[in-house]
Amino acid sequence: HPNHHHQGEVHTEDKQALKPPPMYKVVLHNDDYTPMDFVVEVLIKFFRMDQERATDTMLTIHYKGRAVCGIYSAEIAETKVAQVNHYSREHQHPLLCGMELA
Ligand code: TYC
Repeated sequence: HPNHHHQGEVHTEDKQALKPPPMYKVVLHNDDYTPMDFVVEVLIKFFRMDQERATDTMLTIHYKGRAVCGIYSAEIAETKVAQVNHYSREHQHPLLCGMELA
């Protein structure tokens, strides 16, 4: 049986089953129009940052163009991206959130 151990060996099918899921970086991108305070609010609301870390992260995006805001499984990352982009559009800001393989 594929799930039986033989002298300490773990069969490849077992390793497959135990392999960790792929993880995704969720990224915020800079733009010229979104207010700094709104970005800080988004980082607190959707990425569970405190005020100081959110401010540092917002400034990193502002000066360097982007920052990784969190690393999540595919399902959680997709949900963050959709929620942040929906919230930004709802408030009529062009703020862009994306995801990429970690
Ligand atoms: N560059 C924006 C401004 O000067 C601020 C900003 C920061 C926008 C981070 C987007 O992800 C962003 N108002």
